[in-house]
Amino acid sequence: MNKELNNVAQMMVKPGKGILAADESNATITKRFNQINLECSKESRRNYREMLFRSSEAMENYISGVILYDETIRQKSETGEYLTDIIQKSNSLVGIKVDTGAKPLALDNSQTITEGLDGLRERLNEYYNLGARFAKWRGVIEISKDNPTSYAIKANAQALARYAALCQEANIVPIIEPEVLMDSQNSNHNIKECERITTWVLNTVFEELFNAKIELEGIVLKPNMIIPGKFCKERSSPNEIAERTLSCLKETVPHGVPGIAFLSGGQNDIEATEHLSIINTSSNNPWNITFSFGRALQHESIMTWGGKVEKITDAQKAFTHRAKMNSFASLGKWNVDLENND
Ligand code: 5MM
Repeated sequence: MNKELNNVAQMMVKPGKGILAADESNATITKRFNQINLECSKESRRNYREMLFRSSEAMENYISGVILYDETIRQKSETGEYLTDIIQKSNSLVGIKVDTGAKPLALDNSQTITEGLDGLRERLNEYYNLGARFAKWRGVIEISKDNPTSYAIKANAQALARYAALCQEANIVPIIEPEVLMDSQNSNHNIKECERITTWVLNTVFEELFNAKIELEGIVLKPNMIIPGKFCKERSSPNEIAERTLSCLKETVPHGVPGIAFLSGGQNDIEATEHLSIINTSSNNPWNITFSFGRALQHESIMTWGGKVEKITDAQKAFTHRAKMNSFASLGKWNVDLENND
C-alpha cells in the first residue's frame, strides 16, 4: 500500500470534516453568478472564491480539502498571495479538477463521455508542483427510457480508471466521481431505478479500477445518493433515501476504500445534510462517509454575498454555518434544531 496516498485519502475524509467542491467550470460559475446578476470575470471568480477560502472558522474546523479549477490553482489574491497558500494555511488540502468536461459520445449524442486524458500525466506533475495532493474526475450518467447503455457506463468507468492510475503514478489521490444525475430534464425516474443504475455503474467502476491496478486505499469515492429524479412524482422519505444509499454502497464498494464523500447533485442544502446525517447514524459503516458538496455548501453563501464587498462577512457566516451543519452530519449528529440555534 502507498502510505502517502493513504494518508492523504484519510485526511480528506477525516471524521467531522468534508470537501468543498469549488471547481465549477467557467460556464457553471457563470450560471451561479447570473442568479445574483453579477458579471462573471476572472476577478469576480477570484473575489468569490477568496471570500470562501478566507472563512477561517469553516476552513480550519470543517473543510478537509478544496477542489479547485485550473484558473484558481494559479490565481493570486489582490494582496498577492496565492489562493492555494490561503487554503494550506488553514490546514486544508488543495485538490484540482482535471477532467475537461462531459462531451457528447460519438455516434450517440444522448449520452456523454468525460474527456481530459490526453496530456494528463504531464498536467498532474505540474499540479503536484502547484500544491495539489488530490484530483477529481466526474463521469456523468443520465437515466432516461433508453439510457444509460452498458457501452456508455463502461466507457466512463474506463476513463475514470485510466485517470485514477495516472493520478496514483503522480502521487495524487484520485476522487472517483461517477454521477448518476438526479436533476436533468429527463430525471423522472423513481428511487428504485436510481438504485438499479447506480449499482450497475459502481460495480462497473470498481471492476475497471481493479483492471487498472488501482490501490483502493489511495482513492476517495464521490457518488450520488440514491434518490428519485427531480421530476418523479413518487417522493421518498429521508430514511428510505439513507437506507437505499447505504445498502447500494455496501453491495458495491470494497472495504479497502478509505472514504466516501457524496456530491449533493441538486438536493437543497437541508436535504443533503439530513440524508448525510441519517446515513452516518448507522454504526457499522465500513468507510468514513462525508460530503464533497458544491451547490449544497455554497448556495446560501453566494446568495448572501451577491457580489457586494459589504456582504462578505455575512456570506462567510452563511458558508461557515453550512459547513458546520455538514460536519455534524458527517458524524451522524445533525438535527434540525441545530439549523436555528447555531
Ligand atoms: C462544483 O461543480 C463541479 C464542477 O461541475 P462542472 O464541471 O459541470 O462545472 C461538480 O463536478 C461538482 O464537484 C460535483 O457535481 C458536486 O457538486 P454538487 O453541486 O453536485 O454538490
